[in-house]
Amino acid sequence: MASVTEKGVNVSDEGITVVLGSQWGDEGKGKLVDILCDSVDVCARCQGGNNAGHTIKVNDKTYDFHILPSGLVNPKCVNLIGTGVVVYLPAFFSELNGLINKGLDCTNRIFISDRAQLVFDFHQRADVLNEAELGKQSIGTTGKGIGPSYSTKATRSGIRVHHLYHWDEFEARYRKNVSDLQKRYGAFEYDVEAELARYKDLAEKLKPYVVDSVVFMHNALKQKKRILVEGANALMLDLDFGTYPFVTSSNTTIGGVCTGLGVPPQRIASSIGVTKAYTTRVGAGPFPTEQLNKVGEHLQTVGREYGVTTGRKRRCGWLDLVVVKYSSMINGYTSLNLTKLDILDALPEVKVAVAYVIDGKRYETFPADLGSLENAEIIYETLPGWQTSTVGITRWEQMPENAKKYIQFIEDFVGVPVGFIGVGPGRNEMLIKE
Ligand code: 2SA
Ligand code: GDP
Ligand code: MG
Repeated sequence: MASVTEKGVNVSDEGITVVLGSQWGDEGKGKLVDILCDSVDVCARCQGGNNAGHTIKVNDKTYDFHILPSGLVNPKCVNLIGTGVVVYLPAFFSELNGLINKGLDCTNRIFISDRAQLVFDFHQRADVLNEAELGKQSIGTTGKGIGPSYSTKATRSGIRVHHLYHWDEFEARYRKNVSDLQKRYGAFEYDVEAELARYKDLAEKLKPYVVDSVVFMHNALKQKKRILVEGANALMLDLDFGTYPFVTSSNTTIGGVCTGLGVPPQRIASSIGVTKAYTTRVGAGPFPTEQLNKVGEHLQTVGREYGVTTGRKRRCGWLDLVVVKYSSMINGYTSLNLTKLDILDALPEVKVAVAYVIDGKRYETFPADLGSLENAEIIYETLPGWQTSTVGITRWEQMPENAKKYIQFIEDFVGVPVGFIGVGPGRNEMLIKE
């Protein structure tokens, strides 16, 4: 379990600490991961791909992570891209070079599972063509080929990292994938020979980073290394428990940690749910507390809510505690990190959704059938705002009384303590509550 020391936060060596998004993503997971990585030996990604966008602000430098784990910012932390991740190799190298150019020494600090699936340009092509085909029903994907890549994994025609080192099999699988997709989407232009030549080079370049991640994680656990898992995307985008079909294609929930890294569940010691003090969503799909009004505009502008990967404007609304409670039922949070509290500072009142009424029945948990949400009445609790700045507050006693009440309301409703409170984007702008 992560505990607070005089120096900051201490991550336990008694098991794995997991950081997960509890809403629709972009809660500020990267920032918490960065803070915790100060006392972590290994930071691992278990799912998703370069659809993720985690921003970390350290003094005057900003780092945007997509495929690489955010633990790379901390020079002592070794990083792993696990088996459950889908990896677009050109992005892996360009992101790594970007970090090195910003002055980070990444030597011997980033490894990739030999069982991880690869994302290719043909997956990205299929992603875009599929979205176009869906028209008004499109998901609003990032276009990074995530869905098509997890699809080929599930149909057993995917290509994994180890295939790069058995060229005949790699080539046969590659050609078959392209021809299958061209049958499905029409004969789109694709230079297979040039791509194969490109991957021959990439395979050589990748060699020093490839590991058997099962052995890697097992040894790290045996040696009592402090291990942090950085979740990407978030619970409501989970393939099984999210707002299906408006979801991503991986398990973004706690189960994805075990399947994506090959670690036993009893080795997970704590699960921290990162929860934005309001709600945002990027892409299509239901969003019960969305505010298509001045409040939504305020949150979007003050919160600078733009996608880190695509630059899209994020949709904004009030905090939905039905979502956070549902998410806690699945992920078993041991604590919450409430983020971006400072974005609510100017508001005279703040609202939180506490139930939905559907066909006259009150629900405190999220329904499976999205159609049932269309006529749902959203029940809000209105709390007084604090209308004073919380930016940079580091002690609970300094927190405005109404902000304290807001936080306590969340703790009581979800039944999980708030351990960390984000009051600004910077590394130091985090109140650690004991
Ligand atoms: P995909 O590309 O197949 O995973 O898209 C499926 C849905 O998942 C959503 N999704 C995300 N939602 C929030 N943040 C994400 N990362 C970026 C960020 C997003 C961006 O940090 O800002 O830059 O637009 C992310 N990645 C996927 C996506 O919007 C679809 O609803
Ligand atoms: P992630 O995908 O969950 O890692 O979140 P993103 O990085 O996509 O989006 C969160 C954004 O909010 C980033 O720009 C962060 O720098 C910023 N941020 C994180 N925590 C806070 C906070 O407490 N206050 C403010 N103002 N910004 C924050
Ligand atoms: Mg993000």
